[in-house]
Amino acid sequence: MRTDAKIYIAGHRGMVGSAIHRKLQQEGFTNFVLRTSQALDLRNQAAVHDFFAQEKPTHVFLAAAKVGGILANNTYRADFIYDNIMIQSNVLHAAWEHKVEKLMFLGSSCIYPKLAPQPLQEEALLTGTLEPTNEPYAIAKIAGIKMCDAFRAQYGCNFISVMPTNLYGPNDNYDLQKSHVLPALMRKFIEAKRQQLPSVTLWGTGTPLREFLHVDDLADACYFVMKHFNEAGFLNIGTGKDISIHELAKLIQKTVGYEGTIVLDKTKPDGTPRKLMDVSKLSALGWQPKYTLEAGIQNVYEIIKDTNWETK
Ligand code: GFB
Repeated sequence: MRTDAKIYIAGHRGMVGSAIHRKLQQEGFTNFVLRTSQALDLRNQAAVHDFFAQEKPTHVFLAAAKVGGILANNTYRADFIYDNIMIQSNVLHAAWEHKVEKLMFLGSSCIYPKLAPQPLQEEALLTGTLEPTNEPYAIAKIAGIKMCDAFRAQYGCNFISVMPTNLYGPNDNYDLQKSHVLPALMRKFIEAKRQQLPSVTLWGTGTPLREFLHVDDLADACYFVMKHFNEAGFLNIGTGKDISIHELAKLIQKTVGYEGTIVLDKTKPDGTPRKLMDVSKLSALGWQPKYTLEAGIQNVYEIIKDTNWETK
């Protein structure tokens, strides 16, 4: 990718797209073509084709998606499958038709079977049944990987895919009903400390294990992979380390300096018991994350500690 490449970042205002935008700017890229979702509804096929015909980007990062935590995935099941399949189908098809040189599709670790052997190797895709709470989202993301591969096989398109683990960082979603666990717990502990509440409630049993990657590390990995990977299939992106939800809560509690107790709401789902990425393929290419989980949580805490979510 030359620094004058015309780059379309789909989803540039989201947590992932904005991190990729920051990273590319740091690397000297200046020729971006960007559209908000208000300006361009990626579910609209004609609008997407008109956009590609007009702008003719040479490189695309497909980071636009309908995303959310376990409850949002489970509640808005139709939206998660429909929006994601429409967005990725339209963008991939238009990228082929308008001769994009290279495209990166971003998925998620939820593509793996619920009970796949851990750590999750890329080869485990489609070897078993999915976790029910996010099956619609996972099916959409699996379709995205397979579309990239099909366009590569039939038309020679250089479309690549990466599957990040659970992410967090600047521009995350703090809506308690829709967010992922890490931003939800950051907000819950910050507000509990501020309001001197006696306890903070975790959903589920606290025993599920999750891996967390700072989104600036993800963006660094995406840039690295865009330069070095040109194959079918996909690469996992993660840290290779996981932690229980209860231990995560204690880490956030310590960072925030909250002195109350932690209680469990076991009526809420746990989701998949463990989701640890095998990152040996990416490591072998020469990429490593920079943030420890402690440093990443501290970084986010500094950014959000004075936020008043009630007034947002
Ligand atoms: O991050 P999360 O919503 O999604 O939840 P998944 C992870 C774990 O944290 C679950 C627990 O066991 C939750 O029950 N948890 C505890 C909480 N307290 C909370 C809380 O206050 N809020 C939330 N959200 N969780 C998502 C998928 O799965 O991961 C998506 O649904 C996607 O499709 C994403 O793959 C990365 O890790 O379970």
